[in-house]
Amino acid sequence: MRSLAALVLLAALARPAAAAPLRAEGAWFRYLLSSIPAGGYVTLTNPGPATVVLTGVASPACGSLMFHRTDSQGGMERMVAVPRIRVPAGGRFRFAPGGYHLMCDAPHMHRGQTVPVTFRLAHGAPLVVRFAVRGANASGPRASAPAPARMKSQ
Ligand SMILES: [Cu+2]
Repeated sequence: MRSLAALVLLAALARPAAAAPLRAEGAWFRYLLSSIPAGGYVTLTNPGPATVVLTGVASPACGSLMFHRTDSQGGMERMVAVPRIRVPAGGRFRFAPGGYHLMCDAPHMHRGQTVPVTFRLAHGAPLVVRFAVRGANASGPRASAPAPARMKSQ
């Protein structure tokens, strides 16, 4: 029994729980109808010393989920699929309306729910973030209440 306990302890020491490489804030989907793609928005902060590369994204609440960017050229808006997202060391990446977003085709979700989104990373374990589902005229994850004032100044 003692050797088993020692083995378990050794295993725990050999693989310390890695801190999440990114912090996610303000994650939400703008959901209209199941027949219309839902846009996903979130701010990812990278407190670490190395760039974190996102290589893909998936959710059980979406038929398919992709990184997209909205481009406007000559007054025309179009969306472009983006294969990878880089979150710089000590910096942040914002998915926000009118810019980069998560494109959820064939959404199955409803307002007031939260749904999980899994980001695949080039290195390390996937990151799971819960997204709030909001309606057509929402502008953020907490449109009906002010954000709590507990963010540190940067
Ligand atoms: Cu899109």
